[in-house]
Amino acid sequence: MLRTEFGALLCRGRKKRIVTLILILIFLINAMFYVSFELYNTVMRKNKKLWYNRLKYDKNSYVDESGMRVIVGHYVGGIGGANLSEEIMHTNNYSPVPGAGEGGRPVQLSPRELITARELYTLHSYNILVSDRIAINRSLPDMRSDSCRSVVYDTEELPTASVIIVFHNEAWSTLMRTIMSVLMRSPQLLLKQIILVDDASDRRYLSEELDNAVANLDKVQILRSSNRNGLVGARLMGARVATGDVLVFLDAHCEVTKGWLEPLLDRAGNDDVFICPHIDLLSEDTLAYTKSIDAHWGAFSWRLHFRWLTPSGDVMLKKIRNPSKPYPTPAMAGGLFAVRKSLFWRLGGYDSGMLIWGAENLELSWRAWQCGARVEITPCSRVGHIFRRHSPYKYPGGVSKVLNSNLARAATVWMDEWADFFFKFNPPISAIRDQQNVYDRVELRKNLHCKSFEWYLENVWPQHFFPTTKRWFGRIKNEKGACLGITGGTPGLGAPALGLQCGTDLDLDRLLVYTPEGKIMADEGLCLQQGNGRAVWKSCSDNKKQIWVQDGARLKTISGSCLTLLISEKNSDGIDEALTSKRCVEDDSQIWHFERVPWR
Ligand code: LR7
Ligand code: MN
Repeated sequence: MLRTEFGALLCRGRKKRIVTLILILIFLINAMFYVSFELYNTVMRKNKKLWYNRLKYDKNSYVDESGMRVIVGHYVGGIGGANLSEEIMHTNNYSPVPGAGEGGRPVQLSPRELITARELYTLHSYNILVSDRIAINRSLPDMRSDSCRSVVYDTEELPTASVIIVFHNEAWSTLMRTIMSVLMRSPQLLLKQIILVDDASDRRYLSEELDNAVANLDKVQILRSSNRNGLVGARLMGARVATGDVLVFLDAHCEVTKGWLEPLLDRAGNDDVFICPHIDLLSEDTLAYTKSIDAHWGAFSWRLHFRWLTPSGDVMLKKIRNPSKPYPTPAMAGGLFAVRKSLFWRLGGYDSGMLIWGAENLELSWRAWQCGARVEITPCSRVGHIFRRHSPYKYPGGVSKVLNSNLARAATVWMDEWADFFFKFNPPISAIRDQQNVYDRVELRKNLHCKSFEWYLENVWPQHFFPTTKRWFGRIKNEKGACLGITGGTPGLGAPALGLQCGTDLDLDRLLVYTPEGKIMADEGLCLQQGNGRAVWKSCSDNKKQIWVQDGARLKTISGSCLTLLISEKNSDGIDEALTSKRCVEDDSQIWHFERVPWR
């Protein structure tokens, strides 16, 4: 039956047959196009890394998985990118969605919104779409530990606070949320004022619109600078008009939590101390409030980059015994701290020669410690801060010029012989050393009878990894040719140690400190440690596996095995080959030469 019908169709004349053939052809061509288009799309999707994967916390971020050691990436200036229209740049798009971000919860966007959010990232280096969706008075949980909650403060006895928030082109919603969180969570009696300092912002929404918003708020005032002073100049401007007993500085993208102010004022009122809150994380993507690890304090690398590190064993022990007590830190992050106004000025305020951003936190920390005050962190005051990967704003004169001259100033005034170490290995900064007029700051140091940098290292940060007169400094080179060292950038924790090209005398990544107790220390506070079958770079600690005793030309572990470069047949110099400790034998792969390099 079917057969006869088909036969009939075929026989219905030539014209019809041609039309049918053409139709089939068109269908086939279409189908082919469709299939290849889908195929192309699938391949492209696979190849294209989703942009927001980049934004997840990676090894440069604040909390690392091991909870042991934390690195905050150093700024290298704005990311540039998308050209945003004037209208987008200058408009405040705050429109809260009920419930969004309440309780510090993350705000998730649809894939389509994420694309818009990415384009807007260049504005602030955080997710402005999310920020604009969260109410400026959102709720946050009480982030304090039980032991902190049980501390009782006599509010009547505490000094009053002037909160100083400086900003340059900050987002309206983020800035307002900072202000609102302070107003909502500070005891009336203790909050004297909030001083906003606008560091020459040019975004339109930060002028009249901000004035109007602030006019409705009790205790909040705005100072405007017509010149871009940088954060030091702006903070000084705020500090000059402050009327409270204690100055409390905050960045313009923070949110304070319940009970944040009392522990700061309590400590600042009672001692010569710059007291910092425990800084938690506000996600740059979702603005989720996340607790950051407890065990950290601030310090810095050989290149003077600020770093969060694990505190010394005795500080950790005291922390465990008394979890609500403030503990010392060699350096502060810089943005969030409280200090008695009188002490702030007695110790010289800030170095007003420091431009835009950077190094003022180290300068202030060294000055505090060396001149008889202290720097501490109180675990009971918890403040969230948006950590950004890039600086969103312009650095007039160029990023490196600004950063380098700030670093040069800080090092010249406070670091003594270690300034020579810093300059020796950073030629571009050394080149501008003499251009810094730091006469006033050196005078200040003299007048305040401040202690030496050596005293600071020995007493405030005895676990430091800088060279000293008692420590050997130089290159450790295997008989086969490869050198010990760390690999460029921010070295990963627990990265296997490898034999490396030896580099020049100026190559900090191949230079090591060898301590009298046998630790081999690299920049970033990394120590060579015997791991499971491999030697690795780990954060320096009391671990006995970090001890390498020199025995002639050998480096021996506590258990007596020898540091060995594992050389394969074809790779005779050992470059890129792994290291481990093995039974000592007669072999060049266990012979190490110590090539001293003067460190200053
Ligand atoms: O020219 C400028 N004018 C300003 O008013 C440049 C910046 N600013 C403002 C800016 O709007 C912000 O409110 O100054 C504040 C700090 O600038 P950020 O947020 O770009 O700095 P940061 O948080 O990336 O960097 C940390 O180190 C800086 C070194 O100069 C400052 O000390 C910051 O205050 C400091 N922030 C913190 O300590 C928060 C914790 C993060 C860490 C680590
Ligand atoms: Mn900041």
